[in-house]
Amino acid sequence: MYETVALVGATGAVGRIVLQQLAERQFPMKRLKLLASQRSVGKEVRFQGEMIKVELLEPGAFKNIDLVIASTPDEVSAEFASWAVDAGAVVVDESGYWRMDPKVPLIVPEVNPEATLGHEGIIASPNCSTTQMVVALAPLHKAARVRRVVVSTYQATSGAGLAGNEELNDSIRQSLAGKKHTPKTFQYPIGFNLIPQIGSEKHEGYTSEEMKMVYETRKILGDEEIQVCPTCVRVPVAIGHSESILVETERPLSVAEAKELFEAAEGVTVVDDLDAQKYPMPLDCDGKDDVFVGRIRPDISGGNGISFWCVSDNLRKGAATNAVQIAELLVKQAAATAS
Ligand code: 2RA
Repeated sequence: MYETVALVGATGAVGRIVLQQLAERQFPMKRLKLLASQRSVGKEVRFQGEMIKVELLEPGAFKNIDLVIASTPDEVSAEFASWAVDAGAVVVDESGYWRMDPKVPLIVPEVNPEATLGHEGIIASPNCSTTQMVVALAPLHKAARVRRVVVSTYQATSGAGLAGNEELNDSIRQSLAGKKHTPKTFQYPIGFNLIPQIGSEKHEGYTSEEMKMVYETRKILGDEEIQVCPTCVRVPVAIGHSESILVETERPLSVAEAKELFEAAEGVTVVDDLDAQKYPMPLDCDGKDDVFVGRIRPDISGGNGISFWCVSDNLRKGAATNAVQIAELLVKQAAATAS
């Protein structure tokens, strides 16, 4: 059992939800330690009716810690992970720093739980836009082998943390007041706007966020031949990433079969009745842990594909929930090994 758990980045947008998830899912542990940078040290955070003081993230902070769940920027993770592993802890890391390291499993528990076995102390959780897509693609891949994916994302401002949502509110307020909004977090005002850039230029005009969808999808689905063509867009929605996905499979899938596969898949909820105007939308998925799929239809452009719409709470399944599910998986695997 992981008796003592440390949460690194407890005061951030995702860290707050990890705390809620640990409580809601009654994660088995005896003690919780909260760690953060100097800026947050001394703040008190409520957990299960108790106030816990945030302590400094430093090399000595991981003594007697069994499990670490971390939601920090890449550069913080790059530094602290070895402190934790050297102290004997297992780290479930939500940053981008370790995801493509060949020694680090990149895990979505519904998709590739077996990849955690044999980890070397660090397990990575994918980027939010990838996570929801692979949960939806996995059953299709298993049944018919995914060959090509064309995806456009509509990503919520909370993907950029608490500052992203503050900026959305500010930008809308200023705009309604007829004032000029000067953005700090995003490249342009986000209120009443769409920004077709998330991250920086990475490969042939594709951004870092887009290339995460390419590389992480292949690693999680365990197939380097899957071709992914992504366009990532920031939209004025606070919570819930949406994705328009066209997937081509080796064996042709009918819409009925794809729907059956989605319906049977763990972690997927199908909301798909166009006549009744039922399809997933961010407002309905906010606060939920599943990946929602709808608008399932054939590729009428002549390809061998299925087109669908996919929405998920980016702070939950896209980040906090997936990390806590990985931690639960580790507890289960440790119990199975011990028995
Ligand atoms: C975003 N995917 O939405 C990022 C967060 N990891 O900005």
